[in-house]
Amino acid sequence: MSLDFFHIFSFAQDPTLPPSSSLSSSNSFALQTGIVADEEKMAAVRGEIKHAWDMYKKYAWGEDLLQPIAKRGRQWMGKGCMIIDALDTLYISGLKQEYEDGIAWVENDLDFNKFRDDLPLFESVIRVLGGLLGAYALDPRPKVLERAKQVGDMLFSAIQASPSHFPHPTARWRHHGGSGPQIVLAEVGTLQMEYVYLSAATGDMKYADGVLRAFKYFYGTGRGLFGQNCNVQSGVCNGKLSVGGGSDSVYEYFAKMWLLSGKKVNKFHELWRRTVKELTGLMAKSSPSELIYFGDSYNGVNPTPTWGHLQCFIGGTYTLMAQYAGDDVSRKTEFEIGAGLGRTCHEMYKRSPTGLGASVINFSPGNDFTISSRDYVLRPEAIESWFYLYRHTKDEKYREWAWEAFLAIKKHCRVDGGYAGLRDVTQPGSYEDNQETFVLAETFKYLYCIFSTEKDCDLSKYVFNTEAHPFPILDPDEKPAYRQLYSQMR
Ligand code: DMJ
Repeated sequence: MSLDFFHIFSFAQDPTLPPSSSLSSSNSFALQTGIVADEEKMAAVRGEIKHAWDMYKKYAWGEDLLQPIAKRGRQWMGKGCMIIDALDTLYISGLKQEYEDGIAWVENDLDFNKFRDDLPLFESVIRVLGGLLGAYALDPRPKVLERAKQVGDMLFSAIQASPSHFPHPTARWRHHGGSGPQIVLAEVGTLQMEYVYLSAATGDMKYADGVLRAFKYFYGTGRGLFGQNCNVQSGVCNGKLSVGGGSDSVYEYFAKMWLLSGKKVNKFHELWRRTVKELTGLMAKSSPSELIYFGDSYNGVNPTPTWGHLQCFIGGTYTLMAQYAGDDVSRKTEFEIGAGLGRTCHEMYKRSPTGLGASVINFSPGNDFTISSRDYVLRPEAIESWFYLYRHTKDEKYREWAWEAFLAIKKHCRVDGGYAGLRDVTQPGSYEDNQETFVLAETFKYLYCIFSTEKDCDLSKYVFNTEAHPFPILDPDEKPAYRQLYSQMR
């Protein structure tokens, strides 16, 4: 760590944190090396990636989504979201021709004028901007970066048009503006990795400056959990505290922005440390199986007895970050929370008749949990958390859990026309006629990566955004040009 860097940006080291130089990656919760690939399972997952892709290509090429039962495309944002979101998965899994077909479409046919004017900021940033940047990170083709910049500029209008440090939830890009007076917390805090990387790749710092204003505000509050409903005019958030949908990925980005900065911008780490501290008030344990979870709360204590599939990502974030906690005891405790949450999510799958985890469960004393929302729309979060747990432990049980989930997904969600979610995990055949783009971007990517070696999905070089797109670590000590990226966090 060069003192020079802290000096330039006045990043005072938080006295409650270990000095960056002592952040050991050699403790027992660090990333493991020497992982052996399970080629057979990688090939099996690759085969299903190919099926989902081939059916999209056959029935919906150039459309945003695939309806695998009706065997037709469906529009959402504009054109080709499936292609863009899938590119880096095709690349990582070695589907070369499919990847080249996707790249050719992006280079020659992607036309953002066909996108609607009212673009949802969060979804477009994580999937479209994130998808293009993830592909560019692995295979730097100038035209792909050009496309990323194009859509980045369109969406940035929702940030620039805002009267506060929070963006509008909707980009009205044809009007160079944004709309919507209220925005949820996750939408405010899940743009930072994408736009900071766009700044690094283009050299234009306006993107990083624009998105880090929100993080600077969060940092300045001194808190670590924030209400889910944020007001664009006043720049203040109120409402429930949660790690579920609507809030979730802001906390993921506190942690991952620190990793993206090469662990150099300690204000990001401090945000995550505060989150961890305040989350203890939301933590609860089931009986009889002692499954841990975080409920929702309005006052930071007395959490609701609820948990959902979306929340399962946070076990992965705890696992990634545990090794950097201040002392041995907290490292162990935080790792155990990550592992405990991974186990809770596994039980959601294990106790379901189809082997697929329902979207929401309710805990009740003496009975662990019952299902309260029955759908499984091919979400990735449980597999994502097992991927991080495996990479940090090499404990084969996480690969086994992922394999069981893969078999259940294949058995119950594979249809002739691609992959369909289930409306009810207790009812085989209750198909939801939609192949979401995150099936290819995330669910199959994490399945592939858990069976691969650390070289294929390299967590020492990349940080995955919330849609599983890999961005290279942008360490300001390694490249002086990166120093400007984080200037808003001064
Ligand atoms: C994905 O688009 C992202 O993971 C997002 O953060 C949450 N929802 C979906 C997957 O479930």
